[in-house]
This record gives sequence, structure tokens and C-alpha cells, in this order.
Amino acid sequence: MNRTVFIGDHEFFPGIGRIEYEGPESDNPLSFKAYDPERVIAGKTMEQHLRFAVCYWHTFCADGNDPFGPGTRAHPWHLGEDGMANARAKLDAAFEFFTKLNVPYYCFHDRDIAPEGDTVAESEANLSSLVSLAKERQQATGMKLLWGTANVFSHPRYMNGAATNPDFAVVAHAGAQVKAALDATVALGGQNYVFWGGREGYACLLNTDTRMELDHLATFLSMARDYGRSIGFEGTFLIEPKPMEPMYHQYDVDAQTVIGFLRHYGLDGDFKLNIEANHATLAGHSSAHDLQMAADAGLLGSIDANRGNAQNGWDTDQFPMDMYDCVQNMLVVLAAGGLGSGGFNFDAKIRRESTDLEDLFLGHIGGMDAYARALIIADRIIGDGRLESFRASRYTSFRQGQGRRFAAGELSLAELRDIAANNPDPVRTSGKQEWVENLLNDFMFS
Ligand code: XLS
Ligand code: NI
Ligand code: NI
Repeated sequence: MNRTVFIGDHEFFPGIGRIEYEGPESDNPLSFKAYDPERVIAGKTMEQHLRFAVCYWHTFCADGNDPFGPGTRAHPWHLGEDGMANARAKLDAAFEFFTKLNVPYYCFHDRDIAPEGDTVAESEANLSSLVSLAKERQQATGMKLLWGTANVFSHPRYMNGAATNPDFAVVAHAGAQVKAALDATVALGGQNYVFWGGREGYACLLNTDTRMELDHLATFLSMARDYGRSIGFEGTFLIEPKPMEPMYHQYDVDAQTVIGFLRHYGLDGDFKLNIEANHATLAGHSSAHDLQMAADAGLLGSIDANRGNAQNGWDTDQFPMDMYDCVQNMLVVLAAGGLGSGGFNFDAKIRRESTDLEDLFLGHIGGMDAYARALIIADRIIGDGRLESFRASRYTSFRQGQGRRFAAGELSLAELRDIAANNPDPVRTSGKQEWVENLLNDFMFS
């Protein structure tokens, strides 16, 4: 792959070269200890398994501001008041970062890469100008777009929702934005297109017609699907569940809710799920749970790799560093046969108190090493086979006799009653949770 180390005429991350695999013995913080892109695990390279992506919004747009105070990091790509000049500098900084980090993919919202204009037409022109530049940068570096999306939640016009807004004029604006974002995604060869329903939900049930809003959401998604296919988008449409924040209640609560919605409206042939770890935990699940639900439905599309803070209920979007979670997530992904056209997108931000530009690299290096280690460990657990064979053994009674007939739907409730009445009380069989958890730790630390 032809990759130059920095783009344009200015170096935004001076003193940082290409991040290389140096192995576990290295004491260089700007190196990979575990992520070795060429290393083959279970027939594929680490790069092919993990398909890492950097997200534009947290990495190049967010500056550390929070509801209590302004940003703490100055962006050298913020040149002044000219929004388009800033956007071009940011693009150069982004491609320098991607190339130095040696990730194959990136993701963006329309408004991350180009500023909104005063009119729909001006916004479209801004976006398409930056898309042309991004296309040149992709060709020069070999970078690829994992997914594109539209930010239809930040602008005040979307305060009551985008596709689910009670005002049709706002729905039309959301349509204009999604159309342009689909055009951009196709122009850049994006492999997926994401819908995160930021304000698709409600704040108060008393003033909301939820049934109408959900119908509108499905209509809108169908239109987007039809338009995408008509302009040659062959990738996967992805819905990213989240239960709350910014809305009190968001319609795409969790994986099972979205699966039910997609099936109800006949959208499950084109749409899959993008599971974000911190969103699953906000919904009261583990991230492995939501991944498993998506995988069981054949709808596991992609991952927003991050983690929350167990001590609070916010979407803190921290880099994924908790190996216990990463390993359990990888077990689900490997058992599902991988992510297909999806990947591991770091929807993660460095902390407000992390003010060095270098910290952007350190966060990603840590996340990439965490999932590389998780891949190695999960592959060893699967290769060992004890976990899977124990799990399968718990269901032996459904592979024979009456249990088999039950599983095939051949028994009636009355027959179940007779089987229970005519047989001795069931023997208690241990679920052996302590043993399976011990096994996981044995593999993690041996
Ligand atoms: C916010 C979401 C968002 C999506 C893309 O909570 O995670 O960043 O990934 O719109
Ligand atoms: Ni998040
Ligand atoms: Ni996300």
C-alpha cells in the first residue's frame, strides 16, 4: 500500500512518526505492543480481522469542551474564521494522523468534514468540495472510508428530532442532509452508512405521537435505502442503538429493540446494527450482550469500540481498555464469523484533562492493542474448545427424544404436561459459572 507519512505542506503532529509494532518488550509508548497488522490469527491478518477506524468527530473536532466549561485543547488545524480553510486544514491533519497511526479506515459525519452553509445548496457545495479533496487524500494514502453518516442532531432545527420530528419541514431538511451524506459516502467508496438516532425519540410522552413518529422513521429509512441503492451504494446500512442522551428516550434503545423494528418494517434485508459498547451499557446491558443479540439475528454489522465509566450513567466514550470486556466482545465477533464489511471504529475521545496532541495517538494505540490482545486470547479460547463444548453440553436434552421434538415444534402444551407428569423430577445440573469465568481468566493471564 502506498502511504506517505504526511500530507500537504504542513506537519500537524511533528515529532511523531509512523507507529510501528515493536512487541511487548518495547518501552516506547508510541508503538504497538500487540497490534501487528500482518500477524495471522485463524487464517486472517490482524488488520483484516479488526478493520480499525478512526472517527473524525472525537479526534479532530472535539476539543475537550463539556457542559461546564470550554475546550482545553487548541487545534493547530483551526486557522481562523474561514470555515472552509479550517476544514481543509483539518482534512490534512486527519490524513496525517491516519497514516501515522497506520489504521486502514476512518468514519465521519457530514458536518465533521465540511461546515454547514446558509442554505441547503451551500451546505451541499461545501461538502462536495471537501469530498473531492478527501478522495484525493484517500488515493494518495490508501485510506478507506468505513462509513459515512449525517449529523442530524446538533443543529437547533433538530431539537425535536430529525426523521421523527413532528414538523414535516424539519423532516425534509433531514432528508436533504442524508441525501448529500449518501452521495459523499458513495463518492468515497464508503463500505457502510450509519444512522444514529441522536434525537429520534422524545422528551415527554404527553406531547408525542410515538406511533406516528416510528412510522415516519421507517418511511425515512426506506427512502434513504432506495436512494442509496439508486446511486450505486452496495454497502450495508447500519442502525446504531442508544437508549438515551441526548433525548430522555430514544427509539433505538438497544439491539433487540432495533432488530424488532427492522423486522416489523421489512428493513432487515438492507440494514444491520452498529453496536457501541457504551450505548449497550447505558441500556443496562454488557456490550457482549448486544453484540450477541445482533449476531443471533444475523444482523451484526459493525462496532463502535469504546467503554463507559461504571461509576456513572453517561456516554463517556472512553477508549476501550477493559480487557475483560474486549475479550468477551471478541468471542462473539469470532464466533459470528467476523464483521463482514464492518469494523472496529473508535468512537472514543481522550479525556478533557488530556491536553497533548500526542494523547490522541496514545488513546488509539491503547485501544488497538487492547483489541489485538483480545483477538489473540479469544482465538485461543475458541481453539481450546472447552468453553464451547461445555455450552453445547448444557443443551444435550434438546438433541434427542422428546426434547428434540419440542425444539422442532412438534409437541403441544398438553404433551409437555404429560411428559412432566410421567417422569421423575429433573436432576439439577450446575451452570458452572465459576468454572467458565475461571477459564476466561486462565486464558487472559497465561
Ligand atoms: C453518539 C454516537 C455517534 C454515532 C454517529 O452517541 O455514538 O457518535 O456513532 O452518529
Ligand atoms: Ni457514545
Ligand atoms: Ni457511536
